[in-house]
Amino acid sequence: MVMNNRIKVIKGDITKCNVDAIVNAANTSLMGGGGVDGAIHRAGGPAVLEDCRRIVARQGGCKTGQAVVTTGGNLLAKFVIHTVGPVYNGGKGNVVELLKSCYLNSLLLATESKCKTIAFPNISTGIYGYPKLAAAEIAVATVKEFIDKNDRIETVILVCFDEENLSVLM
Ligand code: AR6
Repeated sequence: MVMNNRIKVIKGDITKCNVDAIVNAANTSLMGGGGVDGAIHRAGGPAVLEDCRRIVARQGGCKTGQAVVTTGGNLLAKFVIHTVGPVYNGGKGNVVELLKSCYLNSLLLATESKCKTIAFPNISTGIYGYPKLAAAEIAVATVKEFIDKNDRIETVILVCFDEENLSVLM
């Protein structure tokens, strides 16, 4: 895939990333779950869940395509940006726009929190079943468009946990 020199693709575990913010592929409850969400809550510890509970008390969770920010707790990252990807469900509904919104709203929150470096997992491509190539194209196009107009974000890392995501992004 055609990259930009401020976008890096790596294979690994996002909880180990030394960046200002890591993005979590959460669900609307913000109460944790499996996949990358479970890994982030385990590594971040109770402070992450406490912040999530405060957000839930204030605004009742997080809608699909939206994003919220919490502390990074015990992570190297200062912040976790929790976003809720669409369930693919055969591509019905506005899944493209919703996945795009996840990347965009996360990048907006990162700039508001003065982050220079941010790492994303491959949102929706696990339990939520989004086809990996289609999701990767949306991720790269949205990140590129954003950073071309915004020089406060220095580096965006796309973290691939599985071989298939790595191969479509390479
Ligand atoms: N680091 C980076 N990427 C990871 C890691 C990790 N430690 N672990 C898994 N992935 P998923 P979704 C990749 O299922 O599809 C949760 O239960 C994985 O290989 O975590 O958006 C939430 O609570 C895949 O490519 O998220 C929601 O209910 C990608 O992360 C639901 O799953 C996303 O897979 C969200 O589903």
